[in-house]
Amino acid sequence: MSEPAAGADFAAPAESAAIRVLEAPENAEAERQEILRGLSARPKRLPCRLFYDERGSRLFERICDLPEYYPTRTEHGLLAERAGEIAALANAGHLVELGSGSATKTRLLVDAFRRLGPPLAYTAIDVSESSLHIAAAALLARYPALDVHGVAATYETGLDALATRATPDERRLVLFLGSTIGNLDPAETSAFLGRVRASLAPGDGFLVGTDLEKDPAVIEAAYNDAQGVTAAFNLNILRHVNRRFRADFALDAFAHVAFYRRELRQIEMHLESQAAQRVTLAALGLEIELAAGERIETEISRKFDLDRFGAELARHGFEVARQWTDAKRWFGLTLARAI
Ligand code: AVJ
Repeated sequence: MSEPAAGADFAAPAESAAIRVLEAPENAEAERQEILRGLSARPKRLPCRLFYDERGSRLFERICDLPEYYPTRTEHGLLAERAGEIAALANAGHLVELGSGSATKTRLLVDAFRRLGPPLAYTAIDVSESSLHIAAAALLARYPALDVHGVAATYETGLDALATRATPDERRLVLFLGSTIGNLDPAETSAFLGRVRASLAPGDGFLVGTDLEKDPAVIEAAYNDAQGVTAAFNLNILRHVNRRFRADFALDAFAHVAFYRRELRQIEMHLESQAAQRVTLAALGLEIELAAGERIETEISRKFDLDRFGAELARHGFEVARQWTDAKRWFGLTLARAI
C-alpha cells in the first residue's frame, strides 16, 4: 500500500523513530476492488488518497505555499495563536496525528504541549511511508527526546492498531488538520467520526481543522492556481495509477477541472478526457473507454459551517470543548472531547 521509499529524498530515520508498516493483504485487495468499481462507475472516479505518492506529496507541499491556497497558512496562523490554549484544554500525553502533515504545523502543537511539562509521545498515521520518515526526521531534529512513532496504514487500520494501549490512563489527542476531513462525503464522514470515537477513551481529545464556507470565487481560485501546481497534482494521480496498476493513461490527454458546487458546499476536482480514448489497467485486468469530454472525479473538498460541524460531532459521542476561527472566518479549528 505504501511506496518503496527512495532513500535519497529524505534524511535517514533516526534510531528512536519507530515506523511500522501495516499492510493488511485484505487492504490491497479492497483497494483493487475500489479502483475497479470506481473506474467502472458513472461518473468514473478515483480515490483521492492516490494523489499522495512521493511526487504527489511534494506537489501538495508546493500547493500549501501558493498565494491562492489560503487554508494552510490560515490554519497555521490559528494554531500559532491558539496552541497554548489547545494544549491546556486537551491536557494530553500522546498526540496521534492522522496524516503526517507538514511538521511545521505539528511543531506548533508539540512546542505548546512540551511547555506544559509532562513527557510527550507523538504518533503519525499515514499511507505514505516516505511522508512518515520526513515528518519523523523533522520532529526528531528539533526534539531529540520526543517519543516518535509512525504507522504506515490507512487511518482506519492505523486507529484500530493503536486501540490497544500500553498506557491505558494516558490521555490522547487525535489531530486531523488541514481540512482533510472535507475529502469525505457525508456518509463517509459519519462512519469516520464513529471510528475515531471508538478508538478513544472518555476525556480524550480530537482536534479538527475545517475549511469554511465563503465566496466561491476565493475557493475556486485556490484549486485553479495560476502556476498550474494543482493541475499537476491532479494529473499526477494518473501517473501513480499507471505505475501501481500497470496502466497506460496518457497524462496529456486529460485536463484539470475544478469547480465549486454550492448545493453540496464542496469544490470538486476532475480530470477531463480531451478525446475519445481507451485505457488499459493490466494489473486489474480492466479496460475502460472514455468519451471526449468525459470526466474522472478525483476529489471532493467540502466546506464547513462550525455550528453544523459541532452538531455532527455531538451525534458521534463528542462534546465541543472550543472552536476558533480567523478574522475573515475562512478556516475553523474545533477541539472536541470524547464523552
Ligand atoms: C489536503 C485534502 C485538504 O482538499 O484542499 C489541495 C488537497 N486538493 N488542492 C484540499 C488539495 C487540491 C487538500 N486536502
